[in-house]
Amino acid sequence: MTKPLEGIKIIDFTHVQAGPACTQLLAWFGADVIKVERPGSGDVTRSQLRDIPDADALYFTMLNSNKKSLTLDTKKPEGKEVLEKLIRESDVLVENFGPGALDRMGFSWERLNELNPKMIVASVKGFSDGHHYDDLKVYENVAQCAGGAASTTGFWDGPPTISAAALGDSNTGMHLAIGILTALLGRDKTGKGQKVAVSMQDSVLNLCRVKLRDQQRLERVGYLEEYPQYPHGEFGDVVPRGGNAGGGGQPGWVLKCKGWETDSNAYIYFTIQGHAWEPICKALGKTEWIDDPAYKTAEARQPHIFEIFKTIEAWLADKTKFEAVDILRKFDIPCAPVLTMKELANDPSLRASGTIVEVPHKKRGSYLTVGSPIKFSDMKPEVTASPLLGEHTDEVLAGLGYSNQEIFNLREVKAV
Ligand code: CAO
Repeated sequence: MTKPLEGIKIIDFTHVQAGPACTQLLAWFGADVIKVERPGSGDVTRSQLRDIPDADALYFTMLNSNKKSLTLDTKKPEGKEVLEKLIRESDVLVENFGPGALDRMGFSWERLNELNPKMIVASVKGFSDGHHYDDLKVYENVAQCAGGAASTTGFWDGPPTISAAALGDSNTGMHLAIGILTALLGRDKTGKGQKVAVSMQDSVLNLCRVKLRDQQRLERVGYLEEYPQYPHGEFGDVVPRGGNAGGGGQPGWVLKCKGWETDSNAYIYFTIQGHAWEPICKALGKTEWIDDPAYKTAEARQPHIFEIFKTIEAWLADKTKFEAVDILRKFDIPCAPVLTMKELANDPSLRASGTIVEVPHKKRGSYLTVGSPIKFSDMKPEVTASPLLGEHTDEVLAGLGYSNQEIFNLREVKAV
């Protein structure tokens, strides 16, 4: 089956997580992604958090599937020459170096555009160009703090908190992928490449949109009725941390199930959606609440929402998280068990859909990874192993017209 991005050649000058997550996605959809790595060491994640001596770490394998690896020292003249050849025949160059690194290497946007005016140059940086912090190097948690996620995550009596979800890294990579695909469509119309830039701060803030909503509501009315601080607690002048409260219009909380004393994940998330109140009462056997004025409306419930959650926890006390959800789903109540990584890894539905996949690897044996979360009716993205360092160097160089002798010479000067 022809994949939609087949024929699109991408120079993957990315490392760590934000950039590689983007190019991996494009590779799944058929792009020819050539990862350019420093000879000898490669992407730092190859050796970070290793679980098998001398084999590429999962950090690398899980973000670089379906790619080729070309080792190239792009600071050496011979390496620059190879890169220039590659640039001339590629559609996209993606990079997430520290600020200014590409310019220092001699490949500014102007130079790249001169070498190949049709090429799209896509970058991830911590902060957007011209921002007063645009000289900063940035990692995941830094971005979560700078983008508003940390100040609004956690409990009101604890410090700002980082999410385990890669809001700064993979999320930014996904934004960049959308930008690249848009620029490719634009190129079809104009024949021209362009620069696509995404900052980690902006991408985090984009996901914190509802918190900016809340800031404006707070400034107008002085309170946020769906937060646990309402109506008994105090509101200041900034959006507070709301613990496990729902971000939308309906209150929700993480509730204990049978076994919570010994299992730190024996919980469900329970949502009290307005129109589901009657089914909730029926599911809990509290039919007297249905028409009780103290419970009937969302407004009436809010002052004693935690007392309601306690009652639900009493109902949950003899049910596992899975048993509870099996009952509640029959009443159309939005809820889910709190699932662990172990449970997700072994989930038959996720295996069947290709969201969790087992990939054979030359050196590691098989490893689990997250496959494409995007599903298509005409294509099932297949996940293949990440490349070994320099695995495709000869193949890529031969494709660029280098003879065996020339490849040998490049090796001699350690340019590849
Ligand atoms: N050949 C020769 N040199 C190479 C090379 C190659 N193939 N690949 C990279 N380099 C060089 C770069 O040119 C750069 O050199 P100079 O600093 O001397 O100009 C050098 O390697 C280091 O690049 P860097 O600044 O990107 O790397 P770092 O480890 O110091 O910083 C990071 C890492 C992630 C903080 C930084 O790259 C960054 O801020 N990136 C933008 C934001 C981002 O994507 N962060 C998320 C990473 S995922 O958590």
